[in-house]
Amino acid sequence: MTQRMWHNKEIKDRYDVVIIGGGAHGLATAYYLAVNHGITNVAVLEQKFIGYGGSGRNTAILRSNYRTEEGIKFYDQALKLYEDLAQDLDFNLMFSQMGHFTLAHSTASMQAQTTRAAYNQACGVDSYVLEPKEIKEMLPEIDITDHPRYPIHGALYHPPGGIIRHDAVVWAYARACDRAGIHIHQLTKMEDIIMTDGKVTGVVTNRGKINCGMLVSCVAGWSSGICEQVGVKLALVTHPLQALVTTAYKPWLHHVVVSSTLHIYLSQTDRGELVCGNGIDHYPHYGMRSTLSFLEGYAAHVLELFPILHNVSVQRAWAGLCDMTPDYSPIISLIDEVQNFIVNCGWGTWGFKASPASGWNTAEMVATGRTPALIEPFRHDRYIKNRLVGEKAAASVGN
Ligand code: PYC
Repeated sequence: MTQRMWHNKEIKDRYDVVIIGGGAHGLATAYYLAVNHGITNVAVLEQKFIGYGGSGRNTAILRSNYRTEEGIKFYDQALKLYEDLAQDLDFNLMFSQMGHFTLAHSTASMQAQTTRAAYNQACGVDSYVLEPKEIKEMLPEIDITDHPRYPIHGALYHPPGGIIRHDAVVWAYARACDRAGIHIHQLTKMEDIIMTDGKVTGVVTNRGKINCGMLVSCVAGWSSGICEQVGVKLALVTHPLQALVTTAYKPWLHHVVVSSTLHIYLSQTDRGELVCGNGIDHYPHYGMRSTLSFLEGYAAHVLELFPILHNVSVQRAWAGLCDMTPDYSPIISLIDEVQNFIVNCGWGTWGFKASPASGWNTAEMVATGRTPALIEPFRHDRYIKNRLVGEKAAASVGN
């Protein structure tokens, strides 16, 4: 008989921890609660199905070449956890550390990439700057002439960056959670948060009421609405982010390539498809439709880098929701005014790559009631305390 990877269980009246959001962040939090802290009376509530949201709607790029010490150290923990994750979860996640280029098309951008390389190296992360000739040796199809509108001046190269099979990551975490005794409830939408004397004590769902000791919100693009229910206003604006995949081609691109000037990134999967994306849609919105202007814009820009792509066919396009913060860093935080509530959000266009570290540290915060040092900089009130962690310069695209 076929073994199911996770099972539909009866909803209990009470869990020690209820996590809203069955994406990589929610599932990783549940998994590390079980394996690091022995807490297994946990439910993960997912309004649709496992991996329906941002975890299944990204371009699966992993990297830790951030700009600030806080960002670099946090994403480095995530990348290191990813390196061992297939083994830890006993699931082939197809992590390919193919190397990651961030192209620079101006003197100012070269200076920014040089600074990033220095910060990365100071934090023990492997990144360095390359000249156009060196880029051409590794990416023979790239146009490094002065014909394009924005000729290439150089690049930041990050050897440990790469791509992973994103669905496999959520499936593997979900299976491991299920095996640890955690309940995963799909098609279970949280409708209301129950508060008693300033404490969260439970949630109302489309399948009934559930009491809990702690509520953790890992709902990315939907976070503003959830937090408003407990009177918390976050510095977040939700925008769609579109991506596309082409039909399969003979392998020719062996690295991840990003150009923030052209607002594009691409990589090639083991099956030969090119997975491509650009910056967020400029209007705040909750729509998850692909648009013709995205496809046209992407095509025009990618051809400036790789003219050989002029005959490529698009197979599928999609969009996900990005909860953008003003400083392009996440929010993982206990909330002073609301007890028993943790918010994990602000993942913008950089969330999937953070999932293991996000889950690891959120689980520690749930278990100990304290904020781990690594995520102290990502408190929700940093915007009013003027302690921003400015990562805009390290976002893949200009946004
Ligand atoms: O931050 O690496 C990134 C990224 C890739 C796609 C969107 N953002």
